[in-house]
Amino acid sequence: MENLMTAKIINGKEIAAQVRAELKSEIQELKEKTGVTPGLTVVLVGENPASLVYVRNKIKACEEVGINSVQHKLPETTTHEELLGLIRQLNASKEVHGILVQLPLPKQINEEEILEEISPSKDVDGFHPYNVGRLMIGNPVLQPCTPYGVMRLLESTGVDLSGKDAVVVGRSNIVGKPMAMMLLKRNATVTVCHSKTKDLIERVKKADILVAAIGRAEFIKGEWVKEGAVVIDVGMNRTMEGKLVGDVDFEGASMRASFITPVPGGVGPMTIAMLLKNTVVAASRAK
Ligand code: NAP
Ligand code: L37
Repeated sequence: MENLMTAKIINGKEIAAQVRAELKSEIQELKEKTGVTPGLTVVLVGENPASLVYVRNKIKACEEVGINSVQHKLPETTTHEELLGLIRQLNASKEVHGILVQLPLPKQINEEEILEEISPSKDVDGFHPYNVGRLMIGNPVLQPCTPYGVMRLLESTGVDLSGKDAVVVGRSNIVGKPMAMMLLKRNATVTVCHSKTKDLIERVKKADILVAAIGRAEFIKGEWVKEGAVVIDVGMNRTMEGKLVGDVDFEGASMRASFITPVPGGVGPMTIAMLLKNTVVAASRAK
């Protein structure tokens, strides 16, 4: 008889609220001591429906904690030069401590070049090669929000990562790769899987810590999850019925994992909370 366990649910919504509460008092203190109010500018190009929701949530969260937020909504037809011009203007503004360009960008815009133009000290997404490099050498300043939030969720479980087998499925620059670096820094033994991985199921089955960042609804089956594993589901997929589901079969995985994140209410709210944190870090370091 298999010993089926029921996973504890990692409540991202609640932990994100805790992070925001901590930030709120940090921001008050910063204002009192230095007169500086952290400022975040979010740039949205076009009308990607998911991006519209996320950006709205980000602006709302800024208000709640006392960050000044400005939104630039540019048309789908914005040229590369126009967007570069806006970034240069924001780089030069003393009120702007954080600049976030919401991805994806329309195809006429060279994403890599745009991300490189953002001043590394204002790069609250942590996507500039400078900040990517800092993370790589293990001395990060501004860290990508989603994996940074995942680390906070892992901390909340009390599970010691040192020596554990961590498997990250997905190798994007915004989630999978930085996730691997952060887990490595915590002394996990990290495997990064992707669409060319030969023996994905065998590798997933060995994971003490499993992070799924694939973008395919319920791709990871419950039977692949090791007994007692910690499962973090970064995926955000909308089903044909309009339901939001992760990359992991939540029901099945819950019967084997020790801890698991739900979708929604897991990683998503943490992504936003860590953006606020990065903005406060950037504002505190601003000269
Ligand atoms: P992405 O850039 O599309 O990357 C997906 C990764 O998954 C790629 O590395 C890809 O491999 C891999 N992959 C695709 N199919 C696979 C398969 N059959 N087997 C193994 N690996 C496979 O996506 P992303 O930006 O990292 O996002 C991943 C998911 O997380 C999406 O659902 C996204 O919406 C969600 N997300 C959530 C948050 C949040 O805050 N909750 C934030 C960001 C993203 P290749 O490299 O070989 O193509
Ligand atoms: N920092 N994040 C940053 N920069 C970008 O350029 N694209 C992108 C990015 N991704 C992003 O914003 N992701 C994201 C994903 C989910 C949420 C927020 C941000 C989120 O709030 N998720 C909620 C549900 C939202 C919904 O109902 O659709 C959740 O509970 O998971």
